[in-house]
Amino acid sequence: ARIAPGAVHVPGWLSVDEQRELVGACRDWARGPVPIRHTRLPNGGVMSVRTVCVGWHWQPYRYTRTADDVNGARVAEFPGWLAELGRRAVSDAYGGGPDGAGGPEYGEYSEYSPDTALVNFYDGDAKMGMHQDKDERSGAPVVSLSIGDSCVFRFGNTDGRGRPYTDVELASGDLFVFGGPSRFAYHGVPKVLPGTGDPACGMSGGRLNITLRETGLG
Ligand code: MD5
Ligand code: FE
Repeated sequence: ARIAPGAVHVPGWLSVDEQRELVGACRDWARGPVPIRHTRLPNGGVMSVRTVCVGWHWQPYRYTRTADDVNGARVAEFPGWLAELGRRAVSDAYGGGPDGAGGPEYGEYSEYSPDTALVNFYDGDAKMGMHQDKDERSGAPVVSLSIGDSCVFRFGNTDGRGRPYTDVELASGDLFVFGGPSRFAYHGVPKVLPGTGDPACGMSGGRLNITLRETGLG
């Protein structure tokens, strides 16, 4: 369903098998070369989600090749199959059906070439406050994949953290694509709904979110 121009939610997009494979890949990345960790913010705060990055390492508020804020290692290489999954996601969200945006209105999805993935793990208490994703030097869409427990996802506006916003429940297997005018909207995750995930998807608790992005960096 189209939540706003360029913001398309596709429930149940990933099969159970695809979800299990993605969880397996994320478990490998979580071990290293840069271990998953709670990101420290420059203001002294610590994020409640745990994050591991692929391709480029995000540290607030920039991308680097090496994780200078963790162990100095170079992050895992961004795999070709993940870029291919991203192209299929953008194509399915924007290309098809009465619920999609109805065409490549926000860039040719055949040219979508994400080069970084941020993998966020939410335990039962983790949240993400309202923010914009603006550290990328590209207006290409962000692809978001959710696995495990459902959450309340808050989709806001480009003017500020406050209302108006739309709350959407994201469940295991859901795809969300944010492009065009929605690319720089404020958004957050006010809560996870513990016990809602199906263990067959590979998560025994908590929520996993994988976002694919183009950094715009060479
Ligand atoms: C999550 N992650 O569920 C979300 C999914 C993050 C983050 O917010 O920064 O790691 S990505 C949601 C997103 C990305 C870009 C634009 C918009 C939403 N949006 O315009 O609403 O862990
Ligand atoms: Fe974000």
